[in-house]
Amino acid sequence: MTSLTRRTFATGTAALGVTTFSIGRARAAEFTYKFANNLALTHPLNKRAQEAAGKIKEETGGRFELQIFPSSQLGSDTDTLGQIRSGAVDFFTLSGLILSTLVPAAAINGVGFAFKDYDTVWKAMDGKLGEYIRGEIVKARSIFAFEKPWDNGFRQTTSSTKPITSPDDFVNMKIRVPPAPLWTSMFKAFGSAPATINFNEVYSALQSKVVEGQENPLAILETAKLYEVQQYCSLTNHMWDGFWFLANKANWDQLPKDIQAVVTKHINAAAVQERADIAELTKGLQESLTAKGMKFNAVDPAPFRDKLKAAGFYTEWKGKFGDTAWSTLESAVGSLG
Ligand code: X2X
Repeated sequence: MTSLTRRTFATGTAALGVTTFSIGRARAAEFTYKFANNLALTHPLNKRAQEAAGKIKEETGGRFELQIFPSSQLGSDTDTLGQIRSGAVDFFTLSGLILSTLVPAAAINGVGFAFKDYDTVWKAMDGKLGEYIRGEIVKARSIFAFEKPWDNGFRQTTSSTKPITSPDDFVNMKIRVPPAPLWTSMFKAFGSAPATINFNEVYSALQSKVVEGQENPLAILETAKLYEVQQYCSLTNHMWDGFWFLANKANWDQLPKDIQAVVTKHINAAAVQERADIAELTKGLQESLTAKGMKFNAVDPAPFRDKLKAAGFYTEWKGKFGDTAWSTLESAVGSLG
């Protein structure tokens, strides 16, 4: 009787000890996965990712935690592409054009002036073109992409020296481009002097005038504060660019199916919401960036497209992407000549 009481008492104490311990530390998730990206916390991509992380944690009863590393905290895009392949990071949002250093087909949405508007973009990227690109990504074996691409935006050209009004203004311009062959090729076709620089070094490269300009959507000018180091913004709309939400396949395969389903659902839903956020944010940005000192000008895209054509840009890239990819693109956007 006495010994039974003592045993009961001992068990009770141990259980209490465990309870106190878990309250004090907050329960550690069973799975903590890292998501790296190159954008500021204020960018809609990070806002929606954070929201999704909260919903995932809740719906998995705290079993899964998505840890977000914004602003290239884990390294440049080039570094992080290595890390997502090896599994050192679990998730990574990356432009298809940069991903093309591993999966050549992933650059195809970046062909100059291919998309005339967002309806065309989402129809293609949520349809056959996106499906084709994801199929190519899977062939790289170490990674895969979630179904819904996130929006970066239509890219505009900024400069600290002059507005871009005609293709001639691009000639000899020292312009930063992201690390991707299509970008370098396109700006060489314009006659510019493109310099490859990862995004985490763009602000300082512009500030120190290593380059005079760069090109990015308005949401990036705002959230990365590029307006502080650039004066002119020319609405060239020369390319639509988005982010694939990539996962390391081996790490993903270690998750139970029910957790995979919850993560997939909330990440894809967040992508669709982020697209709407970018559309909403972009509406007011020309005005607010003007108030911050930027000078905007509209641009007629026709002579820019003609210049790319004359330089053989479309012929060259049609050859590189191959007939299947090119005809998938053209059936979404029309003939690129
Ligand atoms: O590097 C860029 O310019 C950015 C932020 O737009 C991309 O991620 C491609």
